Amino acid sequence: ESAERRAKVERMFEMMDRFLKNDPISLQKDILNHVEYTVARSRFNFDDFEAYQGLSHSVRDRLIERWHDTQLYFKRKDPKRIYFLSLEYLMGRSLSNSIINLGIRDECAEALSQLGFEFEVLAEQEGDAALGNGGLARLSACQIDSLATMDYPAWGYGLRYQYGLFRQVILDGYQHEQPDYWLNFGNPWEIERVHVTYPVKFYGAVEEEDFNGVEAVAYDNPIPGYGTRNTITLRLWAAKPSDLHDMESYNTGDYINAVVNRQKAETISSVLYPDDRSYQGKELRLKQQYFFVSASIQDIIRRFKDSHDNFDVLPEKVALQLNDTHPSLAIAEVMRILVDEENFEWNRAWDIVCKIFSFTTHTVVSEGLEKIPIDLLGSLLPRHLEIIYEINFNFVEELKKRIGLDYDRLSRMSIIEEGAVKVLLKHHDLVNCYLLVVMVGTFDGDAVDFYELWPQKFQYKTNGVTQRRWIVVSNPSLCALISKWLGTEAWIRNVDLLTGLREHAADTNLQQEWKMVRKVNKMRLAEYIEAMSGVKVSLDAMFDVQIKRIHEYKRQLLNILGIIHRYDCIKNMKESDRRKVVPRVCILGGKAAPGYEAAKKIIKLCHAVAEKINDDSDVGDLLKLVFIPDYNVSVAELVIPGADLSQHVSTAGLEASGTGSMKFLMNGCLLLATADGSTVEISEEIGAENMFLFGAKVHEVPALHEKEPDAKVNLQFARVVRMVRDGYFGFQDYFKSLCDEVEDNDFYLLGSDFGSYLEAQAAADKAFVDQEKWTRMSILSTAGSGRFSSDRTIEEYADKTWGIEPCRCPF
Ligand code: PLP
Ligand code: GFP
Repeated sequence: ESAERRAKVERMFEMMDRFLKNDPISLQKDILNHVEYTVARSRFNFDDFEAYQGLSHSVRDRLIERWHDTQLYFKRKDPKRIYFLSLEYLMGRSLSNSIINLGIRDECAEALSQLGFEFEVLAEQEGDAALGNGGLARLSACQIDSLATMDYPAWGYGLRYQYGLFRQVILDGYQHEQPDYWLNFGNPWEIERVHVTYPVKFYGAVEEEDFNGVEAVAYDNPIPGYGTRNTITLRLWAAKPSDLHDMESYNTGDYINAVVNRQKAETISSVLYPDDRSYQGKELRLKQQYFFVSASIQDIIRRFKDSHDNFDVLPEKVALQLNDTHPSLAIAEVMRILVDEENFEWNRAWDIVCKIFSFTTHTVVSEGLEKIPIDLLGSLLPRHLEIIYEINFNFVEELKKRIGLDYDRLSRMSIIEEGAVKVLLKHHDLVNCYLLVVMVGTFDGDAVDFYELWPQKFQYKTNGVTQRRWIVVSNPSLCALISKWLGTEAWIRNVDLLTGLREHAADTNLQQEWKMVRKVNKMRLAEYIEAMSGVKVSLDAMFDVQIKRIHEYKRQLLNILGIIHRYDCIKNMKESDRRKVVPRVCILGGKAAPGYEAAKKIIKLCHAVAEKINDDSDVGDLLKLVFIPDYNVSVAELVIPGADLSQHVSTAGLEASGTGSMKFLMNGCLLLATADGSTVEISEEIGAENMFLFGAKVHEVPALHEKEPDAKVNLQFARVVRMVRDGYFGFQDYFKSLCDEVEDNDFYLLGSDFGSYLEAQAAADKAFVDQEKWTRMSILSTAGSGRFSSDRTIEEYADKTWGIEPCRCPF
């Protein structure tokens, strides 16, 4: 770096004057300017949505300033960078999060109120960016927030799907899917980089007219840190036809077809695959993966080459994190570039690849592991297939030296699986075979083989969530209360300070204020429930929530059967006994993958049961059941602060981690849970006595699977299943398969856990009656949630996995 250039940059950093001002008057001027000139509405006549647009553009301007400075600073310092590759991000809304991280929440609110608008109302105008399915995708979003806040030189890469996760609409209790065209009204949070484009080539040497000429165009989303000026980049790629595309057709005069063909290129990034756990054989899915990988790797290598001409230093400057196996073609892609384009000898290239990549595995459910048919890979990416064969050949040779000719194990561990019908590439073995592997939960069968041979390559990391979005943004009154009692806001960056609440947990003043905050949040949730479903709920009832993707292993069915049991008990009680019942509002929400029949039936059952219960005057306020449709990040932000109890009741051994649990915990909601994934660690942190734990432990599960169905029967369970089977809630034929599954096979062990589930529910009722005890437990939950911040997770990654240091923009 020349002294002259350095001096120039320094001078630039001193020009602090150019920053936009953040006082309410300056903000107002900017908002009105954007309304008039960007949104093109008269500043004398604009509505809430247009005010939201004006405000968002004003906030975006402030983000851009910081973002430019951060990028320039990173360029100048040239630290080792972390590139986070994920096919999914569940970002939710950006406005509130941005102004909190920028530290201009109050100024914006005041500016708006002087203009006659209310900040909360405008924030509601924004739609969710739902470019992901569930936990894995929301984790990426939390980690990006922490990477920015902790000043790490990080880039997130992803795909800019035109259609995000489908919208869930409920008609007559059945789920229907509708497209989510989230970009309909524009997206102020992204910056289109028309000049940052890369060609992506499919089909090797073979000429194919449809997709051969695709270009990836970058859309940058600035991600601000909290309490720092650092603002990092989430770069999402969109597919566009390249200018050279199909010149032949133009030249031969087939103009209309040539234009139509061009449009096909855009389909690559048009839609997010809903999580149906069976991507196998889907050509478009493979195209998306490669499109994403190719563009990201070209961009990363271009940036590296801007300041380095020797690839041997790549591992000192670049770390690449694969979020699950979805982007694992990146390994073959980097090999291809090093060997074919940079003329590296194979072993030297492979050595570099092994040093720069690491990957995180998020699932223990084996159908979740992706496999690609070899013929598909061979036709779409022939050179990559050759490279993968070579990687596998070398790997199997090395394996033979370690374990001899144990063919069973060799074939289990081989990257290429030869089945009776198909030959498949096993994504997970491609990444397992050499890279550093991060597990967020227990090991699956496949990884164990690898772990036994290379334990040093495996790391364990507890997931985490960001307290900025999940307390500061979504629960502002709790945020203020915590800061008041801790005497500082420092916990927002240093969440371990929350332990300071422990010493006040028994203080009656804190307890009173804590209860008041919780009540106000419950009120907000109750209003939402009433507006959405017409059901009026009592604020004195315990709000019992289970919101997450609908899946048999997450056992929403256990919850619904438990509700049926509660209903049945109330119905059969004497009037005098009913007075002792603790009133409950049971709240469920979540999407079922469109092709997942059992999950869709569970949603319908929930509605059928709700209809019966909510209309029953014998029951009244003692029990209500509501299903909140279209669960997404914004719904979670509303529901979590209003929950008294939340359920995380997966069959032990099947939830790798779980992060919803952490968000409820931070918000002082008590957990009713099996000992599975994150709930085990949560109980270590806050003490099992502050939760309601139940059910079989992981080590007990195999023996339970061995038992005959009859030997597992719990009488209460048999009774509630019979009620469903006999048509007590209608739709007898439709629910038959659900009943058959839990009675004949019961793979997810609902029957054997039912008894202890009911006991845990009874313990929760008992604790709720003693509000002082409940509030203390609630305070202790928040106080013990520090370990579950994504700041902690990211620090561990930086230190133990990526070897990177913070790089803080100096003003
Ligand atoms: N989906 C959304 C919208 C979320 O906010 C979260 C986490 O809070 C999840 C899914 C994951 O939830 P869980 O870990 O409970 O499955
Ligand atoms: C997956 C796992 C969860 C885990 C998250 C994040 O979530 O147990 O908490 O990844 O690591 F199943 P889904 O994407 O499957 O919801």
